[in-house]
Amino acid sequence: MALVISRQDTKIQQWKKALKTAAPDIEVYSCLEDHPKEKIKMALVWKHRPGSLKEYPNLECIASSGAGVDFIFADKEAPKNIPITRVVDPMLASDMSEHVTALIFAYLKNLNQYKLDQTQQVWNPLPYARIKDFTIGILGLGALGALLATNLVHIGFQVQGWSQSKKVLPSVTAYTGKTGLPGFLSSTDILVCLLPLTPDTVGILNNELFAQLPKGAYVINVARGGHLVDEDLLEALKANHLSGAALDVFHEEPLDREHPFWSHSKVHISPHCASVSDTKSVVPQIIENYRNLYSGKSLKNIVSMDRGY
Ligand code: NDP
Ligand code: OXD
Repeated sequence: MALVISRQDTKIQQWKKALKTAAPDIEVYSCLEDHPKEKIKMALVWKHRPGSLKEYPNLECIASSGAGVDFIFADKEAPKNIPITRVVDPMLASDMSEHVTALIFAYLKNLNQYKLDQTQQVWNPLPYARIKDFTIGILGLGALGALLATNLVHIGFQVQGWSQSKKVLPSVTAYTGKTGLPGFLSSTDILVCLLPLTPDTVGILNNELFAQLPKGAYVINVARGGHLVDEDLLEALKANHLSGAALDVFHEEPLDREHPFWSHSKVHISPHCASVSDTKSVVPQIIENYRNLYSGKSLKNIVSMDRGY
């Protein structure tokens, strides 16, 4: 029995070292080295080469090394009848919360505008907003959204959230399902998307949704590029219906050099870095699941095949 790490970035050795250090007894391979394919029971994946997982005839689990699993569902050749697990990790959640909070304060205090002004040597003090001025609405109150909501409440923001099933979080106004969406949107000044990318949520950040936000609303997408209809965002910004957007995720990553977002004065871009799985923090749950697989116990953090997250 063995584990293969399958990804196309430069982090394979880092993950292999972390796994070997924490569990020297586990046979761990990189997908780039020669490895016994029939021995592989678990694939630890992050944007693996589509089609590559069918090379493992005895695969019993596909483990995402991130929170999202959309790239696994998008691989039409990945085995369909085995569990998919994902990362649920306090550090991933607190990193996301810190990143989004930084974006919110940069917006409140015009920091992005001042950075632009600096490049032109423009001295132009602007009126700034305060914590009490804005309601933050979070699409998705899961592992990441719930901690963000709680932390923003502690800071003093009015916070509301939207999810599939009803959530109870202290001082967070909770909205649920399709019928709850209009009420949620109409009272949201800063919208944060922390939904998983599924057939139900693809393209959800579109003209129809933006039109339901108050004029001047700000949009933060830290979930997946596929949630956003890029043209609709550009249109809503041009019409001054939205005052700006902060985007960490894109349809194509890295973002195409010709994409209009790069040079848009109202769009703040970061390179899919809001919250990155920390190997030290995440490896224990991967090892636990590997051992559970070995001993026939149930796995942690299994993704629902029906819901797609
Ligand atoms: P979870 O699965 O824990 O939470 C998802 C939330 O979205 C849940 O509250 C769920 O509702 C809600 N939801 C899902 N579908 C719908 C729907 N159709 N209508 C209403 N609500 C819905 O995910 P995480 O919080 O762990 O992560 C969220 C996403 O963040 C990941 O899938 C990933 O794409 C992204 N991410 C981005 C990172 C970055 O660096 N930019 C880093 C990490 C993650 P319910 O609770 O009722 O099921
Ligand atoms: C994740 C991510 O899903 O990094 O964990 O986007």
